[in-house]
Amino acid sequence: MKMIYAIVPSEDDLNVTDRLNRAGYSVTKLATTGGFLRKGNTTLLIGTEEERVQKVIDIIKKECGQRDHEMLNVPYSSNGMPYSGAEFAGSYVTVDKGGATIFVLDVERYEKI
Ligand code: 2BA
Repeated sequence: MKMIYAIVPSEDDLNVTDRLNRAGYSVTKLATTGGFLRKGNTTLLIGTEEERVQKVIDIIKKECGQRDHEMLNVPYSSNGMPYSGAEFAGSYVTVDKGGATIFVLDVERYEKI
């Protein structure tokens, strides 16, 4: 048994979840926030058998599209404090747009009671 954590752009989460559900996967969605840009994203938790992991990754890849790069001005927060450390706030950085970040972990025990 594996647990997949997939951090996906919020705009893709409905399509990804829908496709996963149709393919027979159970999904838990968490509303999360990226630590660097402080923008909302969605973290999906998907518990499944090892042999079904690749299918999950294929679906996410298809629905989240190509990872791309963009230049972004890292904002200051409303209280004027830098969002991501003085070295980034107010300056342009190249960040990734689209795609997803996926972690696959071993599950020691799985029970529904
Ligand atoms: P954020 O932390 O808001 O990061 C958004 C994008 O900013 C990242 O895209 C990356 O291109 C850039 N970035 C992040 N940290 C950076 C840094 N210290 N210096 C320069 N650029 C930086 P992605 O890599 O596609 O990540 C998208 C979101 O996935 C992240 O949002 C975070 O919520 C999550 N994530 C990515 N890698 C992670 C990891 N190793 N552990 C936990 N969460 C991760």
